[in-house]
Amino acid sequence: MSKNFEKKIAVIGLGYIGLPTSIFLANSGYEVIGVDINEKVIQSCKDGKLHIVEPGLQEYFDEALKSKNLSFSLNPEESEIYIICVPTPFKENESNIPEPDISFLESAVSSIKPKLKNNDLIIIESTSPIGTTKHIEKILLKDMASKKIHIAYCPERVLPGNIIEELIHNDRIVGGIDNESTKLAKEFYETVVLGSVYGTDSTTAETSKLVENGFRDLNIAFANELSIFCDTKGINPYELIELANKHPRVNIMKPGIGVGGHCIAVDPWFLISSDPNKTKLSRLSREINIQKSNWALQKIVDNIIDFNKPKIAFLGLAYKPDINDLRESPSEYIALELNRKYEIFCVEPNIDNHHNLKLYNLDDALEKADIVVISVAHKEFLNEDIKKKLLAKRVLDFCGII
Ligand code: SAJ
Repeated sequence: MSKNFEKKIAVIGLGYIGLPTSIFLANSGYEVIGVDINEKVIQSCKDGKLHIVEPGLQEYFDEALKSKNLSFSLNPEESEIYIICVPTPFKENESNIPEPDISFLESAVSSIKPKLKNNDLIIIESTSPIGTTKHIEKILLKDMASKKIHIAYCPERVLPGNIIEELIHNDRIVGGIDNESTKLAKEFYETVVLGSVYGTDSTTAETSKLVENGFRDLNIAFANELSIFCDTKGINPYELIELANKHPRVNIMKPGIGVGGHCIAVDPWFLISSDPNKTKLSRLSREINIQKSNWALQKIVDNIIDFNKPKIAFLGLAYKPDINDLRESPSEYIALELNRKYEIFCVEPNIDNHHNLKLYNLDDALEKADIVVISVAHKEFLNEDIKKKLLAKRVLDFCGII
């Protein structure tokens, strides 16, 4: 695609969100520079190779590189719009409520500060604790009072596994530090997305992201608690949920081996740490979802007690089906725990190797194992041949696929 827009965009942070966003904006006609502090990431981007697995993204990337709208650098260059997509992890503390760590965000802002000109627009997309955009404003305005800089928060809302589609079609929420910032950020997103763009203040925009993922965590907690309850009563939870969901106003989510990923397993803590007394239900949901992984681990241990030297095939390490993302993955946690004591044959078709676990191909793992744990419903595990092979084994299915 040729260049449609005069403004140049710098995207800071080329991870699961920043890289697809850079590609999307370049394919929409903007001149984009993707910036990351990691030399390996910059080199692989320059070589046209993705360092994340996402369906359809490689072809979309090839298109962007062909357009010549997209370049990469270790350092930001002067631009008119800066979009910040760096991670905001959490840190443990004494109160047992993890707290958000915004140091990557602060250093990303420091790295663009020398490049800023009058009327530039900074957009923060990283999931952030409430009040972060105002905090960034203070840092920037400290010795830049002579320049007018616009700042807005616009949470990314894309689902890993369906990123391109959602970048194009999702509605967006933008909240500026003032009305002008909101207006400019809204106008910018309206040039590229097909969904609606809603303007608000920065605090409401920050909170919207946290409650979206909090809502999902809470609903998954209901399903996870229900699955444990069903186990004690001898009820099949998947059948129960399917039947209950026939009610026109009931939509129970799927129980699993726990909740992973960098969003739903993390964002509720941002909300909880900001006011523990007013977020008790969110905290309980987090605890139930964490507990579900420990329950699953115990269930596996109880099921191998009668083997002298049990051999366990463990299918899936990613945090959800058909991606290579292991962040906060409950499956990886359980596999690592089992690996301390037992012989375990891990199968993860979406990664080539793991720093701590030996990976096997599916046939070899099934051949060797006494017991098979289905931890993630990757598409490679869903065919009839595999199901037939599983008939001869003891199987613990935490995904409801057999
Ligand atoms: N899960 C269940 N049962 C379900 C659905 C999910 O146990 O019924 C588990 C998954 O296995 C996984 C975890 O929850 O371990 C999270 O998976 P997910 O697909 O629900 O969500 P994420 O973390 O990949 O992406 C979420 C999305 N948020 C919402 O749907 C509200 C996405 O739109 C956000 O952009 C993303 O978080 C983010 O970056 O915040």
